[in-house]
Amino acid sequence: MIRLYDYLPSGNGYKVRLLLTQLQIPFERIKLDIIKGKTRTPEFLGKFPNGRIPAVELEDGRLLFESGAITTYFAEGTSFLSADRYERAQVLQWMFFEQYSHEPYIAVARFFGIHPDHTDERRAGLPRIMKLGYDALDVMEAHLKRREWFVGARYSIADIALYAYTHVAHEGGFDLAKYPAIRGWLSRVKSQPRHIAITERLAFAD
Ligand SMILES: N[C@@H](CCC(=O)N[C@@H](CS)C(=O)NCC(=O)O)C(=O)O
Repeated sequence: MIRLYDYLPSGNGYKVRLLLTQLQIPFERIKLDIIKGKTRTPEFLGKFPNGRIPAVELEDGRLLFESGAITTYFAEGTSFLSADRYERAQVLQWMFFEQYSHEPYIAVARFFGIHPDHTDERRAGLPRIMKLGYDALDVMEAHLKRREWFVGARYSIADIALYAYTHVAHEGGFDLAKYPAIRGWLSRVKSQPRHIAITERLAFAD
């Protein structure tokens, strides 16, 4: 069976467990407490040199890390990733946007919110992080004003990538009140078949 190395509060891990659940692909979930450094053991680093979850071990033993690479792998040939060349590039465009312009701010602010014991030095960077997080939300709002999904006419791994941390952005102190298009899209994502919550226990694992 596919093994997913994961940590329940992680939005990056959630992207993979949400997609696998919606695709009805069974998997074993191996929970690693990142706060206790469980992704930095010699054993884990020997397999995944980046020392981060999510990471997967396929049934034949091949390994993959980075949420975007993993979701692209499993989405191939399904409705979650278009076969059209331009639409595929657009899906990647939004996934790269999420990794460079969204996750480093919205997920990091949430991490500080969940773990308030962070250092003063890190806290000092928070105003900049909040500003850049709101910039990312502005980009999303402008895009979603005119469409239901990030790419084309259907729910894809671009939506999963951006949903993961946007739907919990309030845990980092972001206020979505002035983002009606984002809020409408969040509820469309949530109502997709076989949707699971970020903290939900999984049928296939646990
Ligand atoms: N770009 C990576 C980010 C992965 C990442 O930052 N993982 C965090 C949890 S969200 C982690 O495992 N941190 C543990 C550590 O750095 O030791 C992805 O999208 O998968």
